[in-house]
Amino acid sequence: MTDTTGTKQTTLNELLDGMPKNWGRWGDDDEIGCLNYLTPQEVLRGVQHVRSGKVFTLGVPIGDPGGDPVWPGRSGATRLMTQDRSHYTSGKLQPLPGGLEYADDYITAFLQGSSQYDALGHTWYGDQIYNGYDAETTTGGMARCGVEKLAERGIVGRGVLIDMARHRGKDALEPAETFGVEDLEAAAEAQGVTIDSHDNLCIRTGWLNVFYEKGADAFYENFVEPGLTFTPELVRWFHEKEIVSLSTDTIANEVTTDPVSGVVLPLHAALMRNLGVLFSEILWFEELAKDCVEDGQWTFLYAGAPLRVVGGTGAPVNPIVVK
Ligand code: UVW
Repeated sequence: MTDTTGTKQTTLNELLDGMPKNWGRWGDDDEIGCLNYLTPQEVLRGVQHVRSGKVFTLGVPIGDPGGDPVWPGRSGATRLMTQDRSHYTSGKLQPLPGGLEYADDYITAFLQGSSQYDALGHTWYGDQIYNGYDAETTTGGMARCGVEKLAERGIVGRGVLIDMARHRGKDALEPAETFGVEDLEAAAEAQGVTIDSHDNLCIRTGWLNVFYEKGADAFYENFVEPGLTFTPELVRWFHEKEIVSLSTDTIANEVTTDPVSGVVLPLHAALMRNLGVLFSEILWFEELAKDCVEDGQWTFLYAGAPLRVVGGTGAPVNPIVVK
């Protein structure tokens, strides 16, 4: 494949040749991938990390008047009132018999436009999505691997937070700054924690602080997010560790463009499409990370419940962490 300048462009087929796949591992009709790892025993393993009763929520504001951080080309949610007190004071509406009045509203939102889970069929290459289903099954709505399949089950297990920004002594990683398996392991060791099999892996980069503190112009300027970067070792590590889910405080959970191959978002292909790793994005780890520094506990019970949007490519979520 060549790009518009005639330069040869690596394809995902070439990049991921020989990389592991979990297709068929949980049956030909599987639509939840690595969520299958979360058995009742794994939920109980997560519960063992509840020690103080402290609760943290990881969702960012939705429909914030200051704007919501999104992938370029999407827009943040808009919330509109359909009725409120003014409808009663102006006489447009009458109270219900007995006197009850009520306010109502609705939102228009990209299902990928806030803290969310990606459906396993959200991204693909070639003609197939996760588990080998035809990519045509995405046309007009996700007939296969829609987000409701993850939502019906719920994502509950042991969570572990790796604070990559803190490990590198920064408030936030720089645009295009990358990290890999060795960095994850080094950060975990410095935190005195291990990333174990069947974990829900949460990684703080501090990147969303750029949006909320410096504003949209700084956030979207030459948009290249920091994040995990593709290597065969990284993909094999996810496969061998049987990581259930990857959650980060970036829009796309990985460096936007792989600096080596020039491929955009290769981990969406290698991890989500090929292995069935769940992706949850645009999460808020600031308070949780501060607390982990204070009490030295980087593991917790993690519970993610995306909305049951039928045929959705993703769905908003406000994950709950209990320590
Ligand atoms: C794209 O779909 C491009 O990215 P994300 O998974 O971050 O929504």
